[in-house]
Amino acid sequence: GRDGLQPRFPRFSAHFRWGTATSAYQIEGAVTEGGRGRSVWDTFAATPGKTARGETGEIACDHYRRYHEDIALMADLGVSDYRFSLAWPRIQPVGAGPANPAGLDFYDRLVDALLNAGITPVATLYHWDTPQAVEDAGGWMSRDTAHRFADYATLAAEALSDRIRWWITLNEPVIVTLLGYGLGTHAPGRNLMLGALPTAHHQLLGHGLATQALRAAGAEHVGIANNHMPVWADSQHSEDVAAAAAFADLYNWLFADPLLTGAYPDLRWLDRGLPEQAAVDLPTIAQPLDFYGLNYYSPARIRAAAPGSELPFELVEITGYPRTASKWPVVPAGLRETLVGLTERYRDALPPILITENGCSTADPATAEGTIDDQDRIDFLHAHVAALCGAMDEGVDVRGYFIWSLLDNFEWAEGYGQRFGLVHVDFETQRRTPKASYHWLRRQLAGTA
Ligand code: PNW
Repeated sequence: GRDGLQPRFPRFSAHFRWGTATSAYQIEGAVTEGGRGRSVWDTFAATPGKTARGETGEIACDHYRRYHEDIALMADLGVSDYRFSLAWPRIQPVGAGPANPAGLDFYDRLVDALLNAGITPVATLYHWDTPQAVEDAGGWMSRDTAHRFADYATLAAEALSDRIRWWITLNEPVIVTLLGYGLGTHAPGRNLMLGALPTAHHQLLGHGLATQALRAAGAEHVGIANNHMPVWADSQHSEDVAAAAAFADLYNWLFADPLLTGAYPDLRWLDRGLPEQAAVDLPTIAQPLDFYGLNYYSPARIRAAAPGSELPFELVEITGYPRTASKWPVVPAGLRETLVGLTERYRDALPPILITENGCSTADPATAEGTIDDQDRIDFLHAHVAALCGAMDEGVDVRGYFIWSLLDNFEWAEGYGQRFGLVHVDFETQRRTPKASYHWLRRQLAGTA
């Protein structure tokens, strides 16, 4: 085969953390088991026209029942860590009150099985599955949700921090604000446009309060997972450069500056902005973090919008790069640019970085031998690991790399149409088949490539 020609990883410290990443709604299924409450994603996916082919996470990868098999796959792969999320509506079915013992029990068993397999659990508290009852009370548009979230963090950490040492508060608050509340293409499907900005502040406040709650309940390493895009101006004309800066303020710095500098970027172009009392919350938001989680997929190219548009910028298609199955351009240099950019922007205020997500979707052709040839994923992962090495050579402090995702899973509005897994899932039979990338990664991690 092509094995002799496959790309190889450079050498890494033995302490570097290698992991795979997933999230609860995307893999667990079993949405009514163990007293789980409804989440905004149950509601959104059940609404006609919101997800491709009307697909939902009702069954997903049935990980709730098959977690032993999935942990065995990770143990065999040789990763040191596993990033997963806790479903808030399993632990607090209506987002308030005491913990639901049956919900906690699932994560108890999952964590024990991970530790038995020698895999370090890295738990995300919130990967977008807000309890529907919390949404009905205003969701992230309401300041009270930040306090609800911190109460949930306390319950989760009191039950699990004896075995979970690594905690992530929020996954990609930017996507919740922009797609969930701004454009409505994700749950809860609201179309508030720039009126969604309070959800940025309330999530960040929730992050700060949850960080305090986690530490009080014994959590050892606390961080957040932010999505970042390097932003490229479409030309050097001052209007395009200014538009790119405005987009970067909204997409990147709105969600990172308050955490790392204790101040919001100056969003002068916004007419409807953050809540009045935002400034008083900044010290809470700027809790020291033990690590900064970076989710990286691709850059954005930006030009000035036509006069009179609501937003000062427009996205321009990036050409001249290969594309993933989901049409995202493959730009490994963008990972290095992001890592170096964060390090230069925040300097001593930036804690060590964990790359908490990176990966791609592929078309996964099955070969005649019955193997799944995802050469594009091998090339993608190799190039991004090389880019992260380049950033480390420039002095960026990266401590780990988590691949999105272990399994093909429910890719939100795309349903099951986009496959991000190292392991193929047949959603009719729930059969797991490691792809070529899995076998390749296993050899890299074993150092026997
Ligand atoms: C991330 N965008 O989501 C999430 O953290 C994962 O749950 C998801 O499966 C993965 O990336 C792959 O998409 C994103 O439209 C969803 O820019 C959408 C966007 C970015 C990230």
